[in-house]
Amino acid sequence: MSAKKKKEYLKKKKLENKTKLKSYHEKPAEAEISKPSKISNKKPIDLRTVHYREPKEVMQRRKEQSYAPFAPLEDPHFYEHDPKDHFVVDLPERPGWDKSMSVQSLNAQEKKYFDKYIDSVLEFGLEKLNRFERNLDVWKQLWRVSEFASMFIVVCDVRFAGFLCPPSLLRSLQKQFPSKPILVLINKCDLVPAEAVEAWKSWFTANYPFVRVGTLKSWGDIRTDSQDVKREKLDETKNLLGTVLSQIMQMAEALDFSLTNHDFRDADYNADSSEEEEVNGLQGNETGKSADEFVISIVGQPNVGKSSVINHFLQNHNKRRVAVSANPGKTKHFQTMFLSSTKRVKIVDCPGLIFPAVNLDLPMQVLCGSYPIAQLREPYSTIGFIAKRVPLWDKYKLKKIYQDEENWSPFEIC
Ligand SMILES: Nc1nc2c(ncn2[C@@H]2O[C@H](COP(=O)(O)OP(=O)(O)OP(=O)(O)O)[C@@H](O)[C@H]2O)c(=O)[nH]1
Ligand SMILES: [Mg+2]
Repeated sequence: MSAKKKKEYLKKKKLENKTKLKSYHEKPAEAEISKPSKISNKKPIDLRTVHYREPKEVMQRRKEQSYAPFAPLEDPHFYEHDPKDHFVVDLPERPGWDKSMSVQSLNAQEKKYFDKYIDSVLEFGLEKLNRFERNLDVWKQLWRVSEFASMFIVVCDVRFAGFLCPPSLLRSLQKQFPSKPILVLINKCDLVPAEAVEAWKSWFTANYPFVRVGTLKSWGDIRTDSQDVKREKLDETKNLLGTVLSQIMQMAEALDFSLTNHDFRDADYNADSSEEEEVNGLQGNETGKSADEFVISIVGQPNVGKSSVINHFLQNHNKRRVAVSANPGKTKHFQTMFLSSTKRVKIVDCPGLIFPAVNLDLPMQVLCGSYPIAQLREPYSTIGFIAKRVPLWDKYKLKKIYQDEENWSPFEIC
């Protein structure tokens, strides 16, 4: 084949692939249907998460592999990659705009930019990419929330803290908003031993010298706990939150914004004064922040406990709480709330986004809690990943099916 013909052939193939890939991607995930929270005259925005739906053959291949016995890993903590190996894709940045632009031209510009961005990400190859967020309107939520932030709290789950606090997110926040401080808040610390929390704290400090690190236990659902246990748990959270609040105050102080405890909570605060912004506000050009307000934007991957953390900030205000769920993708619209009647500190709950990553295996995506379990079409690879590290057969007293083979296969375990 001549060089010219080869070039034409490759161009044609690339175009065909792109069309094929898009058709996989553009199917919204079934379980993640949301409705805009307020009735409005404006056209509702569809905030369903859109991401890659794996072709059947790929899933089938993994199912077949589940019959193969595996040898348990010598070091159960072994994972061959550093989070930085996976999060090599930069995040989409809101293209420049000015107040003279109409909403239509702003939207058209953002769409054009985002389509180009997605095409560039797809060049990594679909089979290498994770199930990252592809709905521009969800990214716009993050853009908006970032613009009006005074500082960021990036919440992550302690169990995979390095992966659930994506380096690409930290990189992007630091690059785009260098004057806005970042607090990495390691949440769900009730689920691991204290040494693991300390180890992650040191890891963040060594790897990201530009962030501060805090820890919290939001506990999940404590409704069925006895009063004593509940009180004990909430006291522990209150202590940890006290440290987080003083970290926030120090960060605000460095920005010449002096805050006191009253700005975070006071006894007669009436939660009805809290405010919820509509997603349609995203199309506006306003910053949505007054000069006397300190805005803490809570961002991160889905299911890491962002809304739960906010509920602890709001704990004195029983009337107003944000929705929490064990399924990722609960928060769909960003919401803003004042933390006390002084109305000087506003907290913003941003929907969780799955940030693009390469070579992050399906089990890691599932175990990071960002993949809705209900949509998982084969459990074997994830069970195999765990069983290589934890002898599930001992734990659940399983009986082996194939006696002639010493090692277990994921299929046998399931
Ligand atoms: N054990 C434990 N569970 C927690 C903790 N924080 C949150 N959870 C649980 O984790 C799940 C997710 O919490 P959410 O607060 O909804 O997480 P989110 O980050 O707001 O999730 P999205 O809205 O999907 O982005 C819920 O089942 C919570 O009960 C924690 O500190 N410890
Ligand atoms: Mg939430």
